[in-house]
Amino acid sequence: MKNHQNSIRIFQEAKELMPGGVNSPARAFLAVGTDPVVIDHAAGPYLFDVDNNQYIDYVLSWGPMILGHCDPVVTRALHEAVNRGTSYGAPTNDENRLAQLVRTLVPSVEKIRLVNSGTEATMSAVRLARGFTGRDKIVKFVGNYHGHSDSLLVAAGSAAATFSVPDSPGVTQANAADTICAPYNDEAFMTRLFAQFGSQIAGVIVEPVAGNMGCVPGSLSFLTTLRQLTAEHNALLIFDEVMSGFRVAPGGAQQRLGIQPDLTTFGKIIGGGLPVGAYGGRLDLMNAIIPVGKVYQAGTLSGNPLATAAGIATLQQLLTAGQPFYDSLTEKVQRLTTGFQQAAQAARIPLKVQSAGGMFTPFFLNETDQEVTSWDSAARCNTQRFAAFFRILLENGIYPPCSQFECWFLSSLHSDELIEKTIDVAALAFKQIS
Ligand code: KE4
Repeated sequence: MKNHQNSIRIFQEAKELMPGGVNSPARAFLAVGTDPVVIDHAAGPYLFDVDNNQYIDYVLSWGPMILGHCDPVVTRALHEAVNRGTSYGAPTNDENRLAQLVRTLVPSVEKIRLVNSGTEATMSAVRLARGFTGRDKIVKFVGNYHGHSDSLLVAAGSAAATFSVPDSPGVTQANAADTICAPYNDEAFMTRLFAQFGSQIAGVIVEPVAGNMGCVPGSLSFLTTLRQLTAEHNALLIFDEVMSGFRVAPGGAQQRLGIQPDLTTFGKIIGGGLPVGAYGGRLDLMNAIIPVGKVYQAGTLSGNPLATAAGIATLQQLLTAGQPFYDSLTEKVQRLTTGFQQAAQAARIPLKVQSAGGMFTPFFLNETDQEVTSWDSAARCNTQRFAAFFRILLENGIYPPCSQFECWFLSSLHSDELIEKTIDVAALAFKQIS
């Protein structure tokens, strides 16, 4: 057993200071039956906790660290930036450079606004859709997560479209009523929905590769149908690529799919580990944003010099490395997938690993499902078995996401040797939980 005495002490103190001892519930380890380890530092593909235990990191700050921790180019850019000041609240050339990098990588983005988180990005995109169209209704999908703004923090009462009930105290019934929740990957449903409500729908926001119920790629027919229906009914299609952006391809999921949304939201990788979100898209839409247009949105630290420096240093390397970088990540994910599937089969454990580029999820299926295509099938997974698997991996130096309904992420620094070690530990865990 690993020594966790400092983690235990520090986390106990954290629970006196912050709700649940965390600044985001996703890292509270609530679903895995053990307390979080407290991290002291990171390097490359590794995390080190305060008891100096080393872990191969498959969370990577929930996606941003695609180049690994302490990338030398990013670190150098930050050191240089911090010596010029940390924030001015005024235009800088680096904001232009980051915006130009996004436009180069994601051609559907003709103009962009930088913000400080994915939540701000999606919240602003939804306000823009409503402000531009003059309509109130927004469609989201059960199992998709777009951050914690009121309009998007709602859950369907069932898999049928519903004028949702709030998913959190504090979200008003009135607010939730303008959000329609629909089943993911169900194009027939969307056709019926638009036939009934099309003239009221301002926009549809979707994770083109869902990552917040575990990795569930949107089917081409589903996403193509969304594009057709929104165009036909003058509603906006918003691709939430906070997670998939710069993760599944240089140009994100929209590049792999060949589908052009009206707006795209970004986060995570665009900031290289610092707080950056962004929303962007069609020129006529973005020119509706204040001070050109009337849709209000603002932010003290938006585009700040440190965050833009880290974002530029990250995106520039991804642009230079191009598609071969993502092919390499994909090849490593495929090796992990094959290794996990073979080891689970040997232990007679129903498992399906689903992936897109450098993100993936091993789903602990129930006895009847063959794959996970929507929240309904994700929710049937054996979360207790996942929790037992998680605890064994953590004790053996692997740091997975602490929920069945999250994605694992790879960096370019996850070597073949680390992939093999991860497969070996997973095989041990499958045997122990079978
Ligand atoms: P942030 O506000 O956490 O930067 O982004 C919200 C968000 C928006 N859209 C998508 C597709 C997202 O995945 C996220 C945030 N992802 C979670 C992980 N599943 C962040 C982890 C956390 O909340 O601590």
